[in-house]
Amino acid sequence: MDYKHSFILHGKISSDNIDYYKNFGYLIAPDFISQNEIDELKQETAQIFKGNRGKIEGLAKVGKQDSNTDVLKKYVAIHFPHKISPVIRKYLTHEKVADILSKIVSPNVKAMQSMLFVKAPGKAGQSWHQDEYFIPTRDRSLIGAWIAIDDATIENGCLWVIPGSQNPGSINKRIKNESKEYADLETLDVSGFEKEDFVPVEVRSGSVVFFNGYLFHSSQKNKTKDRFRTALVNHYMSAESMLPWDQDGKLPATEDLRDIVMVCGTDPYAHKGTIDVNRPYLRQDKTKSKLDGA
Ligand SMILES: O=C(O)CCC(=O)C(=O)O
Repeated sequence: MDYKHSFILHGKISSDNIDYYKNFGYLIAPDFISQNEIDELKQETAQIFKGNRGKIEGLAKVGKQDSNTDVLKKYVAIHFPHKISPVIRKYLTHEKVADILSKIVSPNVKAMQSMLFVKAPGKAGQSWHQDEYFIPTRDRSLIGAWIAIDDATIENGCLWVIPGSQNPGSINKRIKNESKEYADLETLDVSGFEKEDFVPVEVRSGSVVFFNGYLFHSSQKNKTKDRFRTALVNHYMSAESMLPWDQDGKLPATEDLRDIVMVCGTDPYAHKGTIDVNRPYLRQDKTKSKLDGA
């Protein structure tokens, strides 16, 4: 597996990186987040899942003797941790991440979602999908910044991508998921691709993977016995685009969900103000009937 990724070196994006992003839909920035910052994120992750940053529906009771590992091994992920954690919110607007986004998305960027994955040993991954199916922008500007808190390898369930799959700019057909690798009922139909089109993105702790909202991506089951695969994934888009996002009907239909955080530049819709409606929730294993980890 020696696919030629494009690396953002020393935190500085090059014109080659920008061309690669346009053609293939993702970039890797190694050693982007310092190990001190990673330690801070690890500690905060444990606090969040212990319930020490606020109530989250479905969190299990923590016993006095429970170690962080005892607590975290029950879970896959929490959505919107930035709503209860000032530390996570700080990383949502991380200056170095914002600098890269300003070069590949727009000078004006807003965030609308964070997801904190711990993906404990044995937990299933996310089936093939395109993020814009779930979070529609009006200008196809959606982008994920995937911060590796632990090393991510094929074994513990790193991201997989199909480079260039974002190019048609359309949302592909979805079919029933039959694979035990994934905790989802549906998956993109990837039958038209060859085996070598599926590329693992193995990265070290502190790396950031930037990926386009139309890029086909997935992650497999964590097959290790004792290694978590912790990652903070934040989603961004151009501030010029309105955000018609109702979260699969969870929120009332809207032409522009204003539950956003500005990350750089100016907000053309500042006159509308912002709202605070999204609440943190645990990610479900949709192949099971109850909350995974609860
Ligand atoms: O980290 C993962 O396992 C999946 C992340 C993902 O699919 C996403 O951020 O859209």
